[in-house]
Amino acid sequence: MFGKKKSLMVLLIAFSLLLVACGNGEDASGAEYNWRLAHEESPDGVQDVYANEFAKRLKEKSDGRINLEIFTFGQIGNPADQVEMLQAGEIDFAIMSPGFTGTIVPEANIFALHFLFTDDIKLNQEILNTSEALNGMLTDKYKENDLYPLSYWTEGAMMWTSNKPLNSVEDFKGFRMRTQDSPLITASYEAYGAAPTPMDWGELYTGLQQGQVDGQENPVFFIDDEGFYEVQDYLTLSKHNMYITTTSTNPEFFEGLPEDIQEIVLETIEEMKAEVYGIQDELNEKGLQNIQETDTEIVELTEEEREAFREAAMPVRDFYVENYGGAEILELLEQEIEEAQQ
Ligand code: 6CS
Repeated sequence: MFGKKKSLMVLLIAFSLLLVACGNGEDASGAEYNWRLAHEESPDGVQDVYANEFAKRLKEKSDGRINLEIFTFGQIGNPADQVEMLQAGEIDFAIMSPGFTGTIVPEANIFALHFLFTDDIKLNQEILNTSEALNGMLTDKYKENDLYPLSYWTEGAMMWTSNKPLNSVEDFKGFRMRTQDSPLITASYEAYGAAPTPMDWGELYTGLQQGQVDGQENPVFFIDDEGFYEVQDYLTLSKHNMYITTTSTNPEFFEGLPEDIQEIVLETIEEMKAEVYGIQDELNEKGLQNIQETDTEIVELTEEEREAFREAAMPVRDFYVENYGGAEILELLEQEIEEAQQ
């Protein structure tokens, strides 16, 4: 009789331990996770290298239980479609650039502001990694719209390509600058007197070739990868802004995952913050070397020339505050940038 009671007791203890484990949100089942990530670039671009490394690390850390299928640009839609798919939970992760969320999350237009960050890309990445204005306040705004940026990161400084020199604000008068379809990006070029023209980047090579647009902005690796320099005469090293993107998930999907699986994702996201500076640096450097070997003229702006653009861009900050409601976010981010420089 006593033996039976004892066995029952052992069973009960084992059962309650199992309940505690499940209650902790730990995944005791050894289940497999097959997730989908979409990004906005061609194979071997910065986003693709990032995505493959992210997938590799998730697989290793989970002993092969997490499989991330990667979709490159165009495989399941354009970047704007990918945002909608993430909101609807049709994909689980996306490398999603704020230029495609400008009409969904007004405050995220902050990344369109020219000359907001420093000229030091490594320092800027550190600011992106730790900023409370972004990782706290802005992320909350995204979450209200069914999007959850797990990290903000940069693909490097953006430069201009054109068929005429772009050394002064006056040079931009009437210039048809291709931009992503985002209201503050276009406002930023209107501040220079340009005629910004939103266009999907998949149509950009032909658009430049056929003269529908006069120029475009992008990091050098992308200008090289997509061959835009072939149909443009000048590459101006303007560094007027950084290309910023995010690794994002769907909040409902992510919060529904067992805690240990969430931990694996977050740990990998942290590791990738340290990796990404090197990825973009190498590819941008290689891109510049390639373009240097072509007959595209590479123009360095002087500090005075950049200063004139900076001045012309400043009123756009007030425009952002008045129209996109990000006053507190901008104030805190400016403070964080200031502190990081000291
Ligand atoms: O200009 C664009 O639209 C594209 N540029 C980069 C660097 N990545 C993806 C984005 O769609």
